[in-house]
Amino acid sequence: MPKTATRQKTDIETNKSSANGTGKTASKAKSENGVTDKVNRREAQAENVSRKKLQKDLIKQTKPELLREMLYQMVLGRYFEQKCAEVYRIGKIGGFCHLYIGQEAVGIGTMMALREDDLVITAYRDHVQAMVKGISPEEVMAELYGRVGGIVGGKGGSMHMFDAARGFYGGHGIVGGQIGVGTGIAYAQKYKGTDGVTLCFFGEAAVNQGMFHESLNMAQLWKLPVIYICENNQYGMGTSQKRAMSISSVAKKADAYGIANEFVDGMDVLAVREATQRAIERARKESLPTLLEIRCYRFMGHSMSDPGKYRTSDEIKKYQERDPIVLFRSSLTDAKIISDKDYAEIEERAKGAVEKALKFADESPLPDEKELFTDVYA
Ligand SMILES: Cc1ncc(C[n+]2csc(CCOP(=O)(O)OP(=O)(O)O)c2C)c(N)n1
Ligand SMILES: [Mg+2]
Repeated sequence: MPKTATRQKTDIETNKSSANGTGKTASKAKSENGVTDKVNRREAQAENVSRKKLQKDLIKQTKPELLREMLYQMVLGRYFEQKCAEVYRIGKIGGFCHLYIGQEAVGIGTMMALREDDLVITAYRDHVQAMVKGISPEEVMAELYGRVGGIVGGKGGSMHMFDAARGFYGGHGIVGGQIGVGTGIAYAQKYKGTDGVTLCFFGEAAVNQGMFHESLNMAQLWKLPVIYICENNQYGMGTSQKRAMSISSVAKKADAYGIANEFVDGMDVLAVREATQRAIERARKESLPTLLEIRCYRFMGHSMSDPGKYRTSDEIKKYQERDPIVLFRSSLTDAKIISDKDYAEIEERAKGAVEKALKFADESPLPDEKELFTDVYA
């Protein structure tokens, strides 16, 4: 794999990105459920304002401590990933590394609606989900560094965070593979008579795989407590969804299997949490599956080796106008849930946690050579 790091950068404070792509304006597309694909910064800002109005009501219904914790988790995820990009570029992290910057509202909004004993499975863009499920930033960073202190002893790396004890079933590199495993986990929850639910994350490109369709069919046939979360960031590597999918609505595909579904704005952490709560209720009380299509956008390249030539800087800027962290912070400030000083403290806490993780990873030893022959099953 080429070692050239992605040229796209984003900054949480300045909300700016470096240009990638041709500089041409992307073609205009129809709006769907209030989320437009038009490259128009003014419209994007207007969408932000309307989102804030919606967030206002949800803020009133949510405990302030939870709201602050959600913001902290988003900021932690952002700083953690920014630091990953930095240390990747100096060779501290090797191999594949897919960052979550821009998509934080999806992982945090969905997972912060879960109970501790609920289970989670995802694809390779897994660092933030792993941390929200309780794996420490130290264990995630040391795993990225390939050190013994990593959550799987340094043997998995970026794509294979895993901790069954905390209900985190990976970290999977085969596109769509985890959808079948997630369906099986939900089957086991039901078989054992628990009222736990499974959150199964995947990207929109995985929807074109047979595994998605076979799993949805079984989940509805067997009435499984699984919540399929399609993180629709609109690209599968360098291929836009528009070039790869015959019917662009992922949510509607669930209709073919009789599964409840919703389209959600993935820049709005509270809308994400609310939709997930409905799905959790359905799974826990009625043992029924749901598909949530959560529309989001990754601000960085597909992975650290992506030169990002397939999208325009205009398109990236449009989504950065709707940065989920900036939006949520601003809503919480308006609602007087946080002050500027509180936000500064949240940032300091997050930066401190990331620094601690880096130090831990740096000091953790490399695995012993003998480890090459342990955990080998075939
Ligand atoms: C079965 C399989 N085919 C192809 C690949 C190569 N591949 C890695 S990531 C990726 C794109 C997946 O995009 P998406 O599911 O939308 O997730 P995102 O990266 O956008 O989060 C592809 C094709 C793979 N890992 N597995
Ligand atoms: Mg995608």
